[in-house]
Amino acid sequence: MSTTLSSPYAELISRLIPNLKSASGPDLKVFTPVDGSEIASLRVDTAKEIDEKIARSVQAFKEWSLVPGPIRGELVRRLGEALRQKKEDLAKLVTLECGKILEEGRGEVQEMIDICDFAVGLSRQLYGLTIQSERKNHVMQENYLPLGPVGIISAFNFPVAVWSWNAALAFVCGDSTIWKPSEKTPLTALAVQAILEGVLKDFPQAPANLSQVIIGDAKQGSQLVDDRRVPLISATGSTRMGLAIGQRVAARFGKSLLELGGNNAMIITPNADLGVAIPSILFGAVGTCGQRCTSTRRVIVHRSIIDEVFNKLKNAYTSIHQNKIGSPLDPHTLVGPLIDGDARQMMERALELIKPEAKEIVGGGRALQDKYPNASYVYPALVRLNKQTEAVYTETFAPITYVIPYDTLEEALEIHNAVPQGLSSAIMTTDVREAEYFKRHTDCGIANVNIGTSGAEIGGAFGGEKETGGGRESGSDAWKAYMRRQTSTTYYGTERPALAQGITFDV
Ligand code: UN1
Repeated sequence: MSTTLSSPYAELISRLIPNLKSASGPDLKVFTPVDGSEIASLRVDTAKEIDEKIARSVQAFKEWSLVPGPIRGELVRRLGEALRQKKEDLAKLVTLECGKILEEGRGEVQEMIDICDFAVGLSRQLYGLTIQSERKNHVMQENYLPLGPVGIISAFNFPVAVWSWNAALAFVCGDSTIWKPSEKTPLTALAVQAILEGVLKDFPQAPANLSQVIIGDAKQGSQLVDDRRVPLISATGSTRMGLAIGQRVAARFGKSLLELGGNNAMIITPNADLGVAIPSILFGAVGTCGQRCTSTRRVIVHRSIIDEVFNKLKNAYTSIHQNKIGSPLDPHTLVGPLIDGDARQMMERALELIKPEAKEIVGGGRALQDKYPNASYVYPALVRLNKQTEAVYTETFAPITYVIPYDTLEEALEIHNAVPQGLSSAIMTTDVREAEYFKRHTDCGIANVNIGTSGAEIGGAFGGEKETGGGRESGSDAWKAYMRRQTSTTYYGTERPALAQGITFDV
């Protein structure tokens, strides 16, 4: 506790988490990647507490599912308002806990506000269907009904936005939620829970325990994953984690919504407008210090322009290395730290592995070591390859971007689709034929034209194919995952009822 109180960030933390004391304990130390110092120490939930939280969530669901959709929407509207009021503080805590620059911290909270607005409108929709029946005086309907407690497992890199994609939809759909945030970013979860509790205090229509948080790591997460009372587990994180979760949830016939790793590429054709392409590559590659699931990991460039593109990128990287790496709280910084030393070692290992195959490597290695000996600042790396090799197939959650040549667009798409992940993809071209060919052939859930791979808006369905897990979150009809679908046939005639498929069954 003493470290918490003496930390220069203690005031912000206690303003956002007024009940921090009751969550404190010796089990889980929280460090800020800004300087590596300890900013809090928390108690981890026991198995019994998790069991009780799930029981309470079942009860909350029973009550909440009976509240009319638009009233559920009103709660989410008020949550959006509260987030607007706390935006600056919460953004700062996001920056402090996960290390993304303040501007991106603000963007993350804005993403929460946006999904709240989206969900409010949705709360008056949640449409089913009326379907033509083959029988006289029959009507068929498809209804969407609340599902149950939703387990949300989130990652460190979007510590609050991904919760809001799930929770805002779950709430309007009539579900309760239990959130197991990353063990690296539990404070932002407690802060969001406190903001929501402030809203719930003046919202008597909502039951107690509509939203609960479990503090812990994979062990505590597993208990949630294995519990049959939780019909949906929505998990964001690594492919390895998602594979384990998907199998365990399937083993109890639960539903899972998985948003896992990406290995996102941008194709740059000879018809690209480089004034559009270069800034898009840079934001995707070095933004968030390469720690988005949508980060640009590969740039597949037509051989005729690869020297020009590589040199432009190299110049930009050099100036970033010189001027733009630093504390994410400093408004001048564009590249903050990696989350921790493990992430830095993984980056180093990936660069070691690719070295024998690389034509040229720009950057890599540790930055600002003297100033921040306990933090993990790095120089974003640009790796030029003669061709894509298997070393590239693994997602390294760090700012490494491989630049790979291609000769024909067909080949570019083959290179593009060769990796096991399938989240986000982009093409830079002013040629409509190339753009349409790309959209038809990329195997990713997201396919952008003249837009980078990262930074999606909440209005679209977010997620990807293959090892990315197949789930879709946030906009479009992603809400359907949070409800159960019911097909209902009603007969309103007076004659002996007819059977479907023309079957006669006269007794
Ligand atoms: C993530 O990295 O897990 O599209 C989510 C984006 C953000 C969300 C990223 N809106 O980059």
